[in-house]
Amino acid sequence: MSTSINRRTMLRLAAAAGTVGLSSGLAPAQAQGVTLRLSAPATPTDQRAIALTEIFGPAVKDFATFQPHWNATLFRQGTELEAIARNNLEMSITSPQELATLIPAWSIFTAGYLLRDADHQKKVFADTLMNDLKKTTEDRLGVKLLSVMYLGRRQVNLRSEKEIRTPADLAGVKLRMPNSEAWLFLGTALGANPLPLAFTEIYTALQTGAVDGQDNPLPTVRDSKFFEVTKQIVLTSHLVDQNYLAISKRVFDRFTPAQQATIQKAADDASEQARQRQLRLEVELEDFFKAQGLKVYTPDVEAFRKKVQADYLASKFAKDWPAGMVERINAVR
Ligand code: KDO
Repeated sequence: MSTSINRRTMLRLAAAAGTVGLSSGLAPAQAQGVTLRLSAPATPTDQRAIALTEIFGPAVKDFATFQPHWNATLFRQGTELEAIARNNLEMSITSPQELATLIPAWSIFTAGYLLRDADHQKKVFADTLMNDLKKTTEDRLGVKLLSVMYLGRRQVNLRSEKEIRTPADLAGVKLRMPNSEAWLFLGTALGANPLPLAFTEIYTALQTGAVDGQDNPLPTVRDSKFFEVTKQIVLTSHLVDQNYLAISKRVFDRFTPAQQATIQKAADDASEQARQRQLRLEVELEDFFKAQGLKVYTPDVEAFRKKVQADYLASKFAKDWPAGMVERINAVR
């Protein structure tokens, strides 16, 4: 059922991207003075937002105006890709989970315990093994992925104090997940009862008890103040979470090669600054949360890894993964 919806949506978007292709014959010089509106649910104090504002915007300012809209104020979380495909938006920070709703092969990167760390994530994105997925995304959605943005290792963050050692301990726990099939599957694979909710609604849901917990990397738990309304962080590290800085291919193609190189470098530089800062925060924040009175501890990670990996390999998602891709990802050092 959902596959046919996805396919329909994809055809619609492919048609939109086709129109885009026709109009991309505009002369590069016409890109002068372009406004690059970016929509994302990230807060303005998130390290990715800071890096894009401090580095990306100034780097492209001679030929484009970078105009970010944080806190999902321009487009709702999860609707940005379609907005780009329909020529209603120029940029977003997207994710494999969102891409997988339109191009199922992307679900490979929604699998828990696949990527090892930030370095592995960066190398995989740069590897030729990504060429087909990147090209399919450009051709079908009209979306170019400029760089990978490290969000951090996702951890389970709960309102209760009950100790969690294994997936069985999460049985019945209402765990907020972002609203997509792949995200919800991750919640189930962890052993919890996943509830879909937009990022911007997490704090209130935790505060009121509408959910028992949420999962996000430590820098996000700090930045969005989830620690104020929760009692513990279980260091499951179940997903080395990645986002991508995305731009409309039609808009990108209107820039001159030199401008495109400037945009690419600006994206790489901003992503690198954000990655280094997220990594530093992940180390520092354990003590911060403990000082705030939260319990922070490592559960039986092997028990989580075993269940999550087995669930993904047996899932319907795995049927859409390109042959040999898991092995190629694992082989990247
Ligand atoms: C979230 O909704 O939990 C999530 O962390 C998912 C990510 O893919 C990304 O969309 C992120 O939110 C936003 O950028 C807000 O940090």
